[in-house]
Amino acid sequence: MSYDPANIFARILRGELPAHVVEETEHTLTFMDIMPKADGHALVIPKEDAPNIFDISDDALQKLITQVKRVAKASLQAYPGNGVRVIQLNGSEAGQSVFHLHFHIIPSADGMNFGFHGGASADDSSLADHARRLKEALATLE
Ligand code: DGP
Repeated sequence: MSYDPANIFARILRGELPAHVVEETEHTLTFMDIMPKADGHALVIPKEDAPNIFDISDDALQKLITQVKRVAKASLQAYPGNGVRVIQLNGSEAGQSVFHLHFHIIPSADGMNFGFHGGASADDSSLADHARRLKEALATLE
């Protein structure tokens, strides 16, 4: 699949659009999902241009999944009493709506409805608060 450099996450990576950034590494960016399915819903994306899991280089994917594991671990710590869903969609047929590869990290409690997107934008102060909570948990990890 071809990569559209005008997609929203590419624009966030270039600093053209704001985001509640939780952590930036050499190869990845983690920020809050603007339409959270649950409090603390974060996205982890690679800096490499890839629309989906099939088109990213193995090297970039390995770095990405290592960061996904790190953020999932922070999520468990920041949202005690929850498990964590790690979800990644490929293709509009699968429900993907932004065509820059991303992993969803979603704190999830028993009985949570598995319908996917949150549907409504969260307010800015709530997103900032949850970004801070995850950052604090990340700071405790090695
Ligand atoms: P997917 O269906 O897997 O492609 O999910 C895309 C997610 O991206 C969806 O949960 C909502 C989120 N999203 C869409 N636009 C923006 C945006 O401008 N900023 C942020 N932070 N998230 C966005």
